[in-house]
Amino acid sequence: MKKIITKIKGMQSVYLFMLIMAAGLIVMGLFANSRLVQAAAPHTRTYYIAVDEVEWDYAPTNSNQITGEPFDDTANVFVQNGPDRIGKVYIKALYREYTDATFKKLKPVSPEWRHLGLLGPVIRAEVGDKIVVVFKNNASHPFSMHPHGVFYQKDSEGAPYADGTSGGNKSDDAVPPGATHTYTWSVPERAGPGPMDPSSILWAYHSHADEVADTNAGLIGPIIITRKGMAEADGSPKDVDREFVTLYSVFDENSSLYLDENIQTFAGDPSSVDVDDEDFGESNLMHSINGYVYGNAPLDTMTMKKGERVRWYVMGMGTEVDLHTPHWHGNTLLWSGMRSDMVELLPMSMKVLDMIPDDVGTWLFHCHVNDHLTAGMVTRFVVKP
Ligand SMILES: [Cu+2]
Repeated sequence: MKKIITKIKGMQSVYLFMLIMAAGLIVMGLFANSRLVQAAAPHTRTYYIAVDEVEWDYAPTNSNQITGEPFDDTANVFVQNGPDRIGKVYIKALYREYTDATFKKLKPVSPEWRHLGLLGPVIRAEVGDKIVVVFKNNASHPFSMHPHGVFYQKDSEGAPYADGTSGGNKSDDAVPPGATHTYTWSVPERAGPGPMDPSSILWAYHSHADEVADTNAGLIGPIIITRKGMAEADGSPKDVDREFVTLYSVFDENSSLYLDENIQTFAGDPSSVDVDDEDFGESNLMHSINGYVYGNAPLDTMTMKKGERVRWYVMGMGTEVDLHTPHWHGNTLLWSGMRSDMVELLPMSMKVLDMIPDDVGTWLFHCHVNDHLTAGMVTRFVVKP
């Protein structure tokens, strides 16, 4: 009898042990599952972006930051104001981010993105997410937002042409002054990094109501898409410490919607301006990187630390003169698995390069096309110890 009772007690403790183990496994399973669900949950990322008309200064320091000298005759072709010259400040239309749908308060640009200059705000997403852009046109011309790479339907393409659509599917094409439109873009696998890409890639968005005039007015910005599972909560790639976006473009202010307004506002004697004069035309070709010429990008916005994993997203924009060859001094990069210290850009090229800076110092970053370099397409970056 005693033996049987001991046996039953033994069996009870075995059952109890199994019960505790099972409960533990269930709790662990639930925990793991919730983490999985958390990682896989797609985000809707909402941005409030307006077009604002602003006075943009291509050279706010009023000097050549690369030579450390005042502007010389070559630079003055582009930057000097005069009776029949606009100079270095132009009215432009730029994309700017606001805090909410009231469009009352500009969202402050965080320190790591201050180098964007005249570019629109970074729109980020991870593959699987949805991007919503609440767009407001605060300007005096119709504008739009046309994205590259992401998935859009006809009410979110932002480009007017004979595509057989009507009604609401046209409301995105050219948003009138004062009006708003909500663009919805999804981010399927094919909008994200391909097999040979790094963990995040670059797309552009730009106005496409009157494409040439709009983009020369300044309406362009970056979209960064991160591979599924590789994004931090804010969408940035986990395996990168510092990101830079740079646009190499000769802004043709002659083709901007604001040419007449710029002549009237900035030329000393607007009536003396001959818009057909070749030299006047030349004076309005702004060979810029993110809207800065002759190293006028604030140097403290172009800094990184030695050993950081730095990702450069570079893009081109413009016309047949816009074949650019950005070149980094002092450090090398990987592009598409190949080592280089330069990269080729054509209009709307979007390329991603990774750098692990190992050479401390202040370094040139410039277009290697001779004519562009002398016309001001040059800036610097800093590698700190
Ligand atoms: Cu160039």
